[in-house]
Amino acid sequence: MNKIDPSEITPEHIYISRRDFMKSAGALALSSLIVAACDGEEIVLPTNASPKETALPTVDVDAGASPDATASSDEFGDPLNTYEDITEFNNFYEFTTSKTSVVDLARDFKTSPWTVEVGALVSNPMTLDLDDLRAKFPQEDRIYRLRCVEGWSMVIPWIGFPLASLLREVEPLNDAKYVRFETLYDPEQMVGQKDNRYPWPYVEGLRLDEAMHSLTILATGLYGKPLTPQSGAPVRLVVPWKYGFKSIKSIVKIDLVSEQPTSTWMAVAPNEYGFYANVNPDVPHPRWSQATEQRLREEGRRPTLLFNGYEEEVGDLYEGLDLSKNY
Ligand SMILES: Nc1nc2c(c(=O)[nH]1)N[C@H]1C(S)=C(S)[C@@H](COP(=O)(O)O)O[C@H]1N2
Ligand SMILES: [Mo]
Repeated sequence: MNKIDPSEITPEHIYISRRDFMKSAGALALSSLIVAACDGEEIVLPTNASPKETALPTVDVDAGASPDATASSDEFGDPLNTYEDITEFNNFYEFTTSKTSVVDLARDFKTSPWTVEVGALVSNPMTLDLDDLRAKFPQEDRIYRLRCVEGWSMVIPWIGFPLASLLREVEPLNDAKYVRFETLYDPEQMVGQKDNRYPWPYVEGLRLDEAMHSLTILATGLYGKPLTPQSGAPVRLVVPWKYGFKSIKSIVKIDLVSEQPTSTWMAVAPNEYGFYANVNPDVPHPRWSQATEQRLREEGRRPTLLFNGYEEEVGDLYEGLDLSKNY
């Protein structure tokens, strides 16, 4: 396949074909759809024009670091998105760039056995399987907003544990300043990895203090169930104050490093995606505004919140950093 100009990739692909449009309409039994225009391309999001009584699955929630969250809403009182919406509308380019097709293409993805290797600049490197991760680190419920850089958002009840607990176990060395994460590379299973327009495996990174922040979790489940492949099984990162692409899925490797890692999206389109990727209404994407967002199943758009509404918790991390430059 030919390399294509990054400007043609339209990352993140804000594009759903008419076929997917129909498919998502069927699969999600939508009562209506919203079509937003972004640089001439269509974003089609599930919404409810006249919301039906949708029984939300119950989940036993200890709200963890989200102070006033309850079992059915986030701390602002906004309802959880349904299990179906969360697991049938996904970004996972290892399978496909079509959000509504990930669920089908990822169905047979093998997530067991699975190991996560944690190492590089640490005194105590380890290789952990999922049983180890679940046994070593008490699993907590966290209701977080997920805001994709493309301009849509959801409220998701995760199960997981603070990344900080794992990082403390491996004992970072003094010169460890960043954490680098890597997704599995297995093009036989992840057919999207045969698309060589993207540099695989998917890589993400955090500054060590961001990685140690109590809001940063490794998620192993949602809605009280283990993660399914489309959501990043068996274990994925969740960093709720950053754009969704930072929350890397299906992690096999976590390295403590001294230099700022180059993430996949920085490599693909450095003019469009930075390392920090903090949610910020005042810093537009070069191709669209970030001032508002579309919450799935909601009518109209709502204002984007600085740090996705977690400013009080994470604002201190960025004192002295020019947020308009370090997007
Ligand atoms: N490995 C990997 N992780 C990924 C992605 C991806 O394509 N590959 N997409 C990211 C993007 S763009 C978003 S918005 C979120 C979406 O998570 P969700 O599908 O669980 O809503 O996952 C992120 N993590
Ligand atoms: Mo995204």
